[in-house]
Amino acid sequence: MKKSKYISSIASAVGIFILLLLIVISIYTPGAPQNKKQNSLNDKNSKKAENILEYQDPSIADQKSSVISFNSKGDKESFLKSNSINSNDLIQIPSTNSYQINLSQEQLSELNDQDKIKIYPNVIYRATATPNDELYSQQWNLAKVSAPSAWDISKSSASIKIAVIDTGFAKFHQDLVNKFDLASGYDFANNDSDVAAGTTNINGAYVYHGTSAASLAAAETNNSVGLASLGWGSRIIPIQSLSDDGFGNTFTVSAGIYHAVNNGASVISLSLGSTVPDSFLENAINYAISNNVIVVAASGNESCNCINYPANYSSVIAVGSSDPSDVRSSFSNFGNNLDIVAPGSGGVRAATMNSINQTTLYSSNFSGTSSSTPQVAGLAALIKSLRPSSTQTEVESYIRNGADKVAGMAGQNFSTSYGYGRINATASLVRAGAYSWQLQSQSSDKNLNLLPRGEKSTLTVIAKNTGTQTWQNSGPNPVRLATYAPQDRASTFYTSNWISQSRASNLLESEVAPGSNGTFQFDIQSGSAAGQYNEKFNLVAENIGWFNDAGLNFLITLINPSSSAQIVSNTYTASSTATSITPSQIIIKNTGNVTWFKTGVYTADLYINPYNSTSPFQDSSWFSSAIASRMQESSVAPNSNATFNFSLKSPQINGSYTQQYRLGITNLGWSNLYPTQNINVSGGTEEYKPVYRHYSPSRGSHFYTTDLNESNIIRAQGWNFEGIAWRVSPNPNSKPVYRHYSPSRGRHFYTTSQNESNTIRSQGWNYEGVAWYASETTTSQPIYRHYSPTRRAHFYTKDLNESNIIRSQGWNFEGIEYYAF
Ligand SMILES: [Ca+2]
Ligand SMILES: [Ca+2]
Ligand SMILES: [Ca+2]
Repeated sequence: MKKSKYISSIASAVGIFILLLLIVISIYTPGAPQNKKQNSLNDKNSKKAENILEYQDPSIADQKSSVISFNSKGDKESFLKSNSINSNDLIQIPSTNSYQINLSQEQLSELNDQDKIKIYPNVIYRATATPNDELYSQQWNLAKVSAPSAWDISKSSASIKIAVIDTGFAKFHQDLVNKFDLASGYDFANNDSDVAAGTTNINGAYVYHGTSAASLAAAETNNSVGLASLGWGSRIIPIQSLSDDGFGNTFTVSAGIYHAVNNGASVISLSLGSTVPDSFLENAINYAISNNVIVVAASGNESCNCINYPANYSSVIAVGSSDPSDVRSSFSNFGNNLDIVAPGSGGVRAATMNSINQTTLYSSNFSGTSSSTPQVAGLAALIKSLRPSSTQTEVESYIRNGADKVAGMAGQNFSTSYGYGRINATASLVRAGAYSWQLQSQSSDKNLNLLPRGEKSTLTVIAKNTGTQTWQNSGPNPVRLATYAPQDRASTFYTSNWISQSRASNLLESEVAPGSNGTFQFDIQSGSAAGQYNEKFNLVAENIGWFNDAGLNFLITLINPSSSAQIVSNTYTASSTATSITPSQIIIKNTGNVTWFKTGVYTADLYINPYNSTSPFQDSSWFSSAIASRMQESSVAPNSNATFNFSLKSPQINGSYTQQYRLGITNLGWSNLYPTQNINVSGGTEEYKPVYRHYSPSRGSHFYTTDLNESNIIRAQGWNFEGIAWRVSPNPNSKPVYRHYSPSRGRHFYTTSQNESNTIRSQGWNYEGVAWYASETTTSQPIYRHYSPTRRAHFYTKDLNESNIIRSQGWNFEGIEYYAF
């Protein structure tokens, strides 16, 4: 009961599956009724009996022949002898102990010496059929799978051979004639060495099939004729295992596989299948895989969850079909063992042939998983050309992992309709190791755990080329260090020596061969908030793809910058002669956390304090009137010393001077220290006298004197002391300043004009004598004079800002009265 049900399910499945069918035939011979009973349905101990029962449908397996394997060569001779079988009735799979024999499994199982043999059903294989209702189009399928950039990585070569096991071939087709390795081919369908299609039925339904499949794997590319093919430079071993009508069996297909492996194939493409498992064929496939030959097979075209064999063996790369929109072709079989889909409907162009034209004919629509499969074989050949030693498992994973996840997968990594997605040749080649790397070292010139905000640091990465491609630093596919996780992230550490915000560095070397090291170097700088940052990078081959993630990241802790500093030494001549030039040196230790520079981000300069004041010791060697000195060193790291060398030119006027400096750091501010120099100047002229300034709110007028006693007296009388207005020459000279007082106005008036003095004296002003002497040189400090008609008072100041303010308040500006200090 149980087995009958199984048989009927197979039968109905065969009815549904249009493309591939395997037929196991068991014909019971009249001569052996007693043994037949022995190997009955119910005999659960007989594996052979089960095989016979499973495949007794003549549409699944040949009922008149079997495949037989002898345990050893000697076993063959004794087995044939004891059963009176002529060795001419056996066809050998070359170099093996396996044969096709024209006896049913049932008949074989009744012969003597069963321990010397294994018996297999001769399952029937059929070419994958082609739906004929598709539209014509160009070779969209190649662009779809990113073939052009894959060819930038590898075009394969004649040493990589794809065995196309199929119907016969148009041996002299213009786009295949140079690709066929005819000497390595064989025709197991007709058991001869000529693989030409149509020798038994030129009008056979699948007479074209092998030609089309071969062209999709490796039609001659870049020959100005016909098609391009994914496999580009790979050669083809043409193996005919199916008839012109598209049928073969366990023996013909398995023989083809053994032959392919033994004749140097790197890849086997099987656009064929059946609906049932087949342990003999499975052994042949395992033989291929164990010899490092990649096996690719069609999932079948029955629109069901019923992947054909051998594709349904998980070790095989099982290929389904997709359309130009990356949607599963309606016919394409699906299921848990589907690995991948590739273009197979919607107008895939292929070479073809018919009874009239076997050299220049092309099909506008070779459709079905038969079409998808040789394209994946072509991709496997490209991978093999990069990595000749890669195994079936590795090639399958490169193809799976490089696949594009299409919309129909709804965000999943795998689906039964699409497997791991639609092939992407470029991404698979990258994963196959065209571009791969290992991090050798990473370094920075600063401590990245304590990097002040705004501080620049130079990072260096040494990368080993562990791939098969030579890295270039120019051309269409330069290798660069780029932001990663997420890819192409705009980095906040970007600086102007990057290529862009996501491309930190070009390769420094012009090229780096496999096995050698390449160098990347770039600056980082960020004004982002203090805190920890993890900047991840990876290598990218532009217009090709990303490398493996080698785990390159820089952990950066940004801290707030500090301008802290300490005086180490302050050397100068404390007692100098007027107008002499003496050396001075101030050494300051950088106790902050940023590097000071002579020029650039953090430029450290020794300024005069207060900022923008002028120094009487300014020398022509100074950097500017505000900056006494720039540091000697080009850069001073934290905990190092900065040296400021400069000269002091003592002033003409004697006195005790206090020179004060302050360290200013561009982009950071003032340091927290004030180097001070107390210098006693002698041998020159006397020191300038201060002019004290006072204001009486009740009078609304100012009073100026150089006499400290007088100043003290009027302060006691209610005048506000406003400080030192300016300084004047200590000695009499040719520029006296005349002082006058008007008792009626209660105001003082000062002028250097003798005429003006005489005029106001005649108007009732009292002359009070020479107040002081002005400077005789106009390069000293101008004294501005103003008059308020409403107050009827004069006001003098050396401060231009103050002058401008009172002018705007209604005072008339009367010009520069004289010069002082
Ligand atoms: Ca032939
Ligand atoms: Ca071509
Ligand atoms: Ca698989």
